Amino acid sequence: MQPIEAKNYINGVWKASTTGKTFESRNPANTNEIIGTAPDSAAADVDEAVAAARNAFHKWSQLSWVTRADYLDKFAQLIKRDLQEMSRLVTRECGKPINEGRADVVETLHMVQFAASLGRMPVGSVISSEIPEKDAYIRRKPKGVVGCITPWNFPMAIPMWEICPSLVSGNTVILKPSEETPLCAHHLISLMHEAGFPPGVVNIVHGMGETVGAPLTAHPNVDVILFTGSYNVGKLVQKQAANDAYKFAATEMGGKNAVIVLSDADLNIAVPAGILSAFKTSGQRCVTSNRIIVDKKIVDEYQEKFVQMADRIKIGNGLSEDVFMGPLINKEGVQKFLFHNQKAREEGADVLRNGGVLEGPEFECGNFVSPFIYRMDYRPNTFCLREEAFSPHVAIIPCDGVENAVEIYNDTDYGLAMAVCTEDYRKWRYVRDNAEYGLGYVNLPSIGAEVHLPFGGVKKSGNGHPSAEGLLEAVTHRTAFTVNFGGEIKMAQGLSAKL
Ligand code: UN1
Repeated sequence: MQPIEAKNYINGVWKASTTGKTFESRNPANTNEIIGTAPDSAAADVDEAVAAARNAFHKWSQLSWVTRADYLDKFAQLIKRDLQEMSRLVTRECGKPINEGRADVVETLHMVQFAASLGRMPVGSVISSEIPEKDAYIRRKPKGVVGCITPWNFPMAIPMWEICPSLVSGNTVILKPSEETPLCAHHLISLMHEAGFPPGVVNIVHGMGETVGAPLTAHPNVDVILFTGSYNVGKLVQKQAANDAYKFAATEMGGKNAVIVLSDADLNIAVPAGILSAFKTSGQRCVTSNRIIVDKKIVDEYQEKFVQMADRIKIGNGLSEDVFMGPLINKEGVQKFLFHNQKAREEGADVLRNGGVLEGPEFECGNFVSPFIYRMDYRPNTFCLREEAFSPHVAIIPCDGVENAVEIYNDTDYGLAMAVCTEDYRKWRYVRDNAEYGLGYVNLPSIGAEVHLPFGGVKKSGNGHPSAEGLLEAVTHRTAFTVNFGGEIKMAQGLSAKL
């Protein structure tokens, strides 16, 4: 396949970076395969994109929500047309098996459809005033220019979680996609170009975090930063945004999620729930569970079935329909996996499956690893039970009843996704009310959120401004607007209007 040459897209025009430099994107399943190249941009490109977005803002924000939604509807039709091609591109560029590549594109489509539907939904409210002659409204106004910094693991869906609600509510956008998956982002923006969004409404600047992400975050003409990625980078984004007191940053960060399996759980659900949570996307979802907390009464049986099922996982190039686990994204991802495995051994793991780097002709050109599975008794402050491995690294941790399960679950600085398997409604209610999370599931894996629900976490996982359904709060101001229909001024709170 011919490598794709991505360009920046600024004010409706495709252009090279002012640096003249480009970088390559390679297939993590076969690092000899170059998917394409993208501009290695700099602050000057960001300046240009921000100026274009600022310039386009007034006219775009003056259109009705319905008109803006029409552009999204056109975009949705194009995604349907390209769905198969886009799915393959996701798999080739980030390594996810094709079934997951397709799910990423379907989630993208759902997000665009959801945002388009917002165009005809009520926004804001009419409120009674204390004074009968007054009408009071709460109206939503777009904040202005929104910068989106997005990760590689959902290279199409996550950019759209952030871009689509921003656009339908009247903001203009600059996307800085992950440097691991520039071609997926390029395809999306090409479709938006084809859908006919006016120049400057949506822009893309490719490049690295330090040279594009940082100047975008620091730019005085950017009103909102939407970030999805690691905690360490999210913290930098928050600090940078705080320099301009008006700028708002929504940060979606990591997770150290868990599946809790209580003594009465149906193992026909709890075992696959654990497998899907730990190993889908090779453990590289922010909602991946690195921990399966299992009641001691059933832990031996659970462990046996879990390991048996894990042994059936087919690893390989995700373009084959029967592959369950593709490669890790890059060499750093592999190093992180090996580091966490080593820490677990040092911290006393009883290793059940000693996952590591896969060798042999089928695997030699890719970042392939096999699952690392261990059993470990809970001790507070254990690194491998508290820190995100972002890889197929999973601990089975025995617990003693539901209260102990929640205590173990909460012993991490993160709080993103939690799943509990039980047939007892009192127990799942206890977990629902006492565990710290943003996404909760019963008798399901900890993965698989849908776009019309808010997506986000608590603690080190996020600052309470979820994306997807929850994003509107982050990209709009709620303004109070009061109109007097009387022939004189009457004040609220009994305040006199007399001189
Ligand atoms: C992520 O984990 O990085 O809930 C995003 C899910 C997907 C999105 C995950 N809908 O698994």
